[in-house]
Amino acid sequence: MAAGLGAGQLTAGLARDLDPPVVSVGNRVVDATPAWLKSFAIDTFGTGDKTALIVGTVLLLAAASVLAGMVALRRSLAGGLAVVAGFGLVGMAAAGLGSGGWGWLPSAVAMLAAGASLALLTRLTTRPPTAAEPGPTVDRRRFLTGIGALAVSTAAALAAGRALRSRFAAEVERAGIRLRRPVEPLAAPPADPATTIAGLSPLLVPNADFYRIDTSLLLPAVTVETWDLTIDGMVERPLRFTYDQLWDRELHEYDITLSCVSNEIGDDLVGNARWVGVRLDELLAECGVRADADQVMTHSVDGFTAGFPVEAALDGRDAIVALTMNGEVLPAVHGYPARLIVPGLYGYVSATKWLSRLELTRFDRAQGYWVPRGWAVRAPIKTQSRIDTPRSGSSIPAGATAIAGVAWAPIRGVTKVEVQVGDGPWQEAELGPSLGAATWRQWWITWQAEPGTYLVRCRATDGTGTTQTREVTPVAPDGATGWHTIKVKVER
Ligand SMILES: Nc1nc2c(c(=O)[nH]1)N[C@H]1C(S)=C(S)[C@@H](COP(=O)(O)O)O[C@H]1N2
Ligand SMILES: [Mo]
Repeated sequence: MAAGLGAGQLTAGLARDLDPPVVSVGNRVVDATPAWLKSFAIDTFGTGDKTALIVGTVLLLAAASVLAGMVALRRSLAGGLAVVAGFGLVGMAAAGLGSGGWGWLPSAVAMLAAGASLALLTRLTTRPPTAAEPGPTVDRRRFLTGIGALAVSTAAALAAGRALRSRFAAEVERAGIRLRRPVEPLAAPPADPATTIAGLSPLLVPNADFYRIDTSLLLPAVTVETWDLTIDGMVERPLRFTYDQLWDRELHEYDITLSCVSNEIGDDLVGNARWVGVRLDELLAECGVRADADQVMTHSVDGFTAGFPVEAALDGRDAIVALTMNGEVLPAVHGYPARLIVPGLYGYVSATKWLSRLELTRFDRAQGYWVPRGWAVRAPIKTQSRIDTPRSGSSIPAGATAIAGVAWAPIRGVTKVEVQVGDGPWQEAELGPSLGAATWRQWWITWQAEPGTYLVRCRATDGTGTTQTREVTPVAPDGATGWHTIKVKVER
């Protein structure tokens, strides 16, 4: 029965509107309890009345387990399974079997797991009767091993189910958070050229399409009741901020392009978003950074860490502890309740999600998660440009066609993008609207395509006047270089 409860709890972790079997039954019992009995329960157990109900249900199941086991051993396995099935059906009925929906699923899975466990234990552990020992006898050693294995898997299933369900609590809480206005809200974004050039990346990437990089397998489900942000280490005054305290501070809104160091030339581990948050330099000023600190080590609740130079926090760029993304409370997958965004630095050294602590330290004392794994200590984002359309390897009809894409060089800004078709001259592309030096810029040219097969490449020049190098280097240890080159076939 315990194995069944574990399997049921795990199943209930699949979706928000599924309840673990005991909860389904408990809810029904509460609904059906006459008022006098309810007040008796509340008088007797106080606020522990729910716990009492659950404990009662579990005790009842334990007794049923003993019954099912005895029937299976003394009479027949089928009899024992019938007891299990009876309880399973009660659970399924309590969860609204027949009323549409999937509520009955956890109880059904629980019933199957409990039945299978009973069958397994009886088969594994009973010895056929002998002359010396008439009647079935139990092999205690195998029985205990079997029970032990089941107990371990049950505990694992319960823990995993609970972890899965805790994310629903975070979702519910996140949905109830009220946004507050930044001190100087940005103007609405300009008309997006991507609406007229098919295949071009949007100026701001919607949250649902934004790339994701996580080291943890299970999404950290943080609820703000238990969350806070600590700033400590080499500071005069260590401070702690609750989620509400961050919201109550001056909020700033910035457009910032985030990129992964693992972005191969032409790849899409990069995106631009509008963020609202608290300026990192203001938080650090309050704590008083000691002169000998040279690294901000950021810690996540999931154990991830990322470190970057103190200068990057204090040199005037718009580094923030972000609370929103594109006008929405930070999505769980992008770091709810808070993450760091430092313009111009790759994500792995700066963009810590589910942020819990900023530790002022030194580069000779601490290393972020990826550094001992072969990635560079300091990692400013390299200038890259990408052709979005046409797609490499595609065939297009002859005639006027757009070659278009995006280029980024945070925080130097993109000043020029050039395109070369075949061995032709480099042509300067038209640039889309600028949201500032920290963001990507769209670009395009119109190409009068004649039949044939072509290599098309692009290169960007940043605000310092430096043009992307043609030299191809891999993403490790500090970001790829080279010109994005695609092959297109123009049909007759
Ligand atoms: N806690 C945590 N934060 C993290 C990571 C991570 O694995 N765990 N990945 C980093 C990396 S490598 C990148 S590129 C960015 C990606 O942010 P996104 O998933 O919101 O796009 O987050 C950074 N922050
Ligand atoms: Mo990354």
